[in-house]
Amino acid sequence: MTDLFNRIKPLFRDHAYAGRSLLFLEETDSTNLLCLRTPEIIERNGLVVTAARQTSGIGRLGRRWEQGSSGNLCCSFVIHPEIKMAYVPAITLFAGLSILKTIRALGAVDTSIKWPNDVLVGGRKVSGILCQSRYTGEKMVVVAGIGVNVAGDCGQFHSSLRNKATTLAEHGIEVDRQGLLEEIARQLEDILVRASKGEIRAILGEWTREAKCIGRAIRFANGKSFSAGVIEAVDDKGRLVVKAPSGRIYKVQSGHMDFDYT
Ligand code: BT5
Repeated sequence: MTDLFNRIKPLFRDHAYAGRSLLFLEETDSTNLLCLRTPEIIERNGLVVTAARQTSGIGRLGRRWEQGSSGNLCCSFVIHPEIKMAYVPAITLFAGLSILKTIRALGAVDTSIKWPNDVLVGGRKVSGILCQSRYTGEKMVVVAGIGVNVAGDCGQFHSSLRNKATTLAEHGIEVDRQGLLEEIARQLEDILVRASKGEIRAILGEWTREAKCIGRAIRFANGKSFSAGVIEAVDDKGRLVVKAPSGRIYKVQSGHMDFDYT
């Protein structure tokens, strides 16, 4: 364990929340799980953990995240946010916005975000986010896990993903993992600073414009059955406000539910 901590290097010392220091590992099961099971890591506000190889990457609802064979980015930001607890779920949306801004600055076109955690290029998933939080007794800590398909083509993924996933390289974007991670850290820091100053509505307004989800039909798990409706807004806790044909309004939270919209 001491050895692990000796490998932490400073990154952006002036950052308050994202990327103050960096821990690079050759291999781990999941950067998120490593952070969550290591109290000394959870304590380090601003640490970002990244691994060259992640052997059991996880997505939401017990799903798997495939790193692929081209050295794609897998990282987890340990964030001690200074926002009200109720707004913590919106950090998934903040992370999506920071990835979108990063890849757009690198030249990606036809970018969008699919609520709550997919970043798309040309309608295919190039990045996924998994935010998991822990209450340490004094404060809420968020581990924001980010996977980005950087290099190679989608032939490196399981055949079921080949027409759903894409990589930055497939869109002519050449970037190394470290450079990409640093730019995401800058964008995420900027958004978290704005959030701590009370700009949550403005950030979510920006997110909503990028996600282009208003007016779309959605079907979502509601207890044991499914309900349907039209997305009317995103509230300041990052939930979708959905109006059913009956006029009933639902607040849809991503947590443990299944949903689909096109
Ligand atoms: C996610 O879940 O998209 C969250 C992914 C988070 C991954 C990062 S990597 C660093 C950190 N450590 C971890 O262990 N995890 C985080 P979800 O919305 O549930 O999407 C999962 C689904 O995306 C899978 O069921 C596949 O259909 C698809 N998928 C898996 N790998 C993919 C990839 N590389 N590119 C595109 N789609 C993928």
